Amino acid sequence: MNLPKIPLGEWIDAFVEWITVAFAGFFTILTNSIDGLLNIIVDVLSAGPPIVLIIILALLVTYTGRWPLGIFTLISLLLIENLGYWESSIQTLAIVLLSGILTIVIGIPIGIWCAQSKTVQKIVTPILDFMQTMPAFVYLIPSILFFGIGVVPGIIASFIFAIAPTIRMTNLGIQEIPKDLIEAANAFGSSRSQKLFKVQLPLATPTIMAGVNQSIMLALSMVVTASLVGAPGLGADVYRAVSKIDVGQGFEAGLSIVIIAIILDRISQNLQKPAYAHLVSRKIVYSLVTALVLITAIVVAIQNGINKNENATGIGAETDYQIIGIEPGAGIMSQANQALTDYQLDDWELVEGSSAAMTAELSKAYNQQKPIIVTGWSPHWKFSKFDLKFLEDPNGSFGEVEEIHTIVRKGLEQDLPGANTILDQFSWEPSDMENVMVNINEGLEAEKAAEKWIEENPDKVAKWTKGAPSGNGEEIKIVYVAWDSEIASTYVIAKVLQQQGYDVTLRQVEVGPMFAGIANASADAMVGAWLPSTHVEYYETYKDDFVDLGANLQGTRNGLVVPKYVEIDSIEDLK
Ligand code: PBE
Repeated sequence: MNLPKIPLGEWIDAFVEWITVAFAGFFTILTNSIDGLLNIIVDVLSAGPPIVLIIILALLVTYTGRWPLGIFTLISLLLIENLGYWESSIQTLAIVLLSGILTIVIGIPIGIWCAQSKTVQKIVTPILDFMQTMPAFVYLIPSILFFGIGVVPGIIASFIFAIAPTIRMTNLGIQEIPKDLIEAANAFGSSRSQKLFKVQLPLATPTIMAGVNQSIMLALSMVVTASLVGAPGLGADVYRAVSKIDVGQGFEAGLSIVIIAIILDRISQNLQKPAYAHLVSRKIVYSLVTALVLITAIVVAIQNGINKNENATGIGAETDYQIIGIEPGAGIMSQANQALTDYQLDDWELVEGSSAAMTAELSKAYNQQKPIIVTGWSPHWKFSKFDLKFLEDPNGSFGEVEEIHTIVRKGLEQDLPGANTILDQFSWEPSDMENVMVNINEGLEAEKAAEKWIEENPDKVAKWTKGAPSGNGEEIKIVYVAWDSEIASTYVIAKVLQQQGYDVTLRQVEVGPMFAGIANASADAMVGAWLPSTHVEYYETYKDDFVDLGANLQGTRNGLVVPKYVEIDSIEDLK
């Protein structure tokens, strides 16, 4: 049986591409509205000094969930503030609140509709099953294409992932209402809407709230995933910690997430039946909270209106003062942060995400000829695909021209002398690397692109393998980060080693783990250490525990990159 592969992936690609183009206007409106709403929530939450919000939240939790929980809230929020995660927590809280609001606004009506029509229920149920079981990561991919990187694709992906319980429980809650009550309502001649609002919804509220509570918890569980596409907050702190193997930071940020989860869970669980409802009525408390929120929102909006107006033109306004970055642990990200300091670009924000998200964003902006600033490095295929330029860097924040080193674990030379020799002699030119990268970008699988380059460059490969005894199926583990440049070099060297008789395993990891893995000998080699400056932090941390085999490529460059049609030339012009 040799059936051809069904091109499901290609169909989906084509479909998503069509949607991206056909609905571009709609997506822009949606992105701006969600972004706008989120900004309002963040502004309201951070209107006063932290202590004010902490006290309000503690009081609210006390009211809904009794005083011990209130005290817990007070202490744990003070702890978050003390550890320095307050701003991140506000971001996370805002993201979860907005996803929660969207879930309620969209999920409850759908749930009601399901309860009223068997047909709708039959269609919606399998869709919900699908949405809940599809790994949440998958939603991020089209979300980036539709909404760009940043917080919006994260919110949308969280929303899709989280909406199911609200719909299900609303449906269930309404259907569970005893028949005789409905019959009674009918007997009194109530209309459909009277029945819905006066009988069904009030009776179903506890069940519906249980669904909303679950949805909120699911949305919160998405924050780390969402940070992969640039959503800020505690999720990004966790991701950054993983990327740098910073155990302490990871724990602190993780703990903050737990605290927020407990608080949100308790509030949303008890909203319906507050613990102290007998002391102060629900109506009074909730009206008070609503009024407070509204007044703050109005005051903040007026203030923002006053502060704006000026300098609404220029590259900053056009790009929303955002520089599109990559994985938080990448060396170029520390350099970019350094640049923000060196050039005093206080208004600017470096968006964290991934290399893939960055190139997706660049392609999108380029196709629409919109201004964009990204963290960029060469060699990279983007320079052959687009007309780009590096911004001048008179302060040298991004270091000088660099080289890429091959680094192996201690003892590799004794254990696998042949492989060690090949890795040691591995060396090529930026143009070679770019050639492989371009092929991969044009759709060739990384492995095929590597094979192709090897076939076309037998002389170079012969120099690498010269004098190296062949392997005998010994295993060798190579680690790399999914930067386009490292994908190219890693696949090429892996293929060469394989052709020389080694059993090569490739592991894609984050930056920190790449260095740590070699240092603790859980991996054998890597070919992506950018030195002397990009990876200096990691190099210094681990240098006593690995062997540096020297450069495999010379002439790399890091910096801020813009399309040529953008009219600035230097990082200084961003001021
Ligand atoms: N890069 C590509 C990496 C090294 C290779 C420049 C994105 C970094 O900044 O860590």
